[in-house]
Amino acid sequence: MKLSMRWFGASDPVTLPDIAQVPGVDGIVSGLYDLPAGEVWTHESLGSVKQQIEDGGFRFEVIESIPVHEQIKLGTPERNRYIDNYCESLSAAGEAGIPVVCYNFMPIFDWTRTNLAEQLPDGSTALSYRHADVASIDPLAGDTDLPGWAAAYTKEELRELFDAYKPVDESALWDNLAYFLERVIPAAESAGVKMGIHPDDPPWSIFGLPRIITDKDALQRVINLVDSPANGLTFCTGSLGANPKNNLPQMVRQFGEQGRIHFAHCRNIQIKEYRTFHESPHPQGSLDLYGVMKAYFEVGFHGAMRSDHGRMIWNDKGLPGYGLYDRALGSVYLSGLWEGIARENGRIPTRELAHV
Ligand code: DNO
Repeated sequence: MKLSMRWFGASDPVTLPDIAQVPGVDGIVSGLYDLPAGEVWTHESLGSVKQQIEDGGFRFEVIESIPVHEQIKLGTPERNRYIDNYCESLSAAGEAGIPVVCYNFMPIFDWTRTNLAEQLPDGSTALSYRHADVASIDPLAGDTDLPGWAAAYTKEELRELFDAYKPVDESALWDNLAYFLERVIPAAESAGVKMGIHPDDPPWSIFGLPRIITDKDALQRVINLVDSPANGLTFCTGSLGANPKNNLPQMVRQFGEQGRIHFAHCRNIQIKEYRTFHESPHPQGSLDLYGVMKAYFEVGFHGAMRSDHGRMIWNDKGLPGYGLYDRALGSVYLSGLWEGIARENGRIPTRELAHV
């Protein structure tokens, strides 16, 4: 397991020297966050981020994410141009020596929360989701705030996208994912890059849009779409765990044994009621992170893992979910669990990567 943290580049209030003080973190997960979806990522632009990461003493472990253009998810004729661009970006990632690329296949919205700063009893704040509130938000109204997404599209763009998705049901979205993977996985193979699909967050339909990457059967179906080691998963406990029917340790075993988990997001959530949860400290919540880490250990997981989101504590600064302090606590909790499990199994973990 290679402990990593996400860094949003030079504009991130959390700096690489900050991350360097988090024990055990050797890897950085990053990307080109100023480019619109669909653009080609060049070796030069990736090389510059990579250089900053390496100058900070880290390895660039994972690109999170190269966004998939909506035309690809919609399955329109224009998708071919964007798929070609995607393949070029994968080849640039390979050329830059970045081994894993994360992506998602969620229509229009990526992760969705209804409150970006819910006050918890201990005085911290956390991202939270209440399905009843989603029903009262009309993303097309423009006057209602959709936390995290309000500024991502103009009202007109959103309306066009919602219209375009009308004929796209779950089955069409699966077809469009298959079409995409059949073309990009061979490109990933030749680039020496592994792809990891991120599950839908939350793992159910929102605003009437289809969401398909929601449970064990869906993840297995993705893997079966194109049988290649380059076609794998970003296993996100917080996303999948929002549905209590998802048995996370069992899923880690199933997909880890197939060698298809290429990247791990490990965070906790507190489920309050049906489809209502807030993000919680890593050691406290509804999810069995010990069981998850044990499963990772048992399947011999060697990929990058990050503590994923944290609460905002101690007047921290950062993008929503991405302050320094709680993610650092989470990282130390995860590496502590890992060390305990390794020692119980007669192994003293060595760091798999020294600072470069
Ligand atoms: C949220 C992240 C997601 C993730 C994408 C991957 O914090 O986990 O935005 O990066 O879904 O494509």
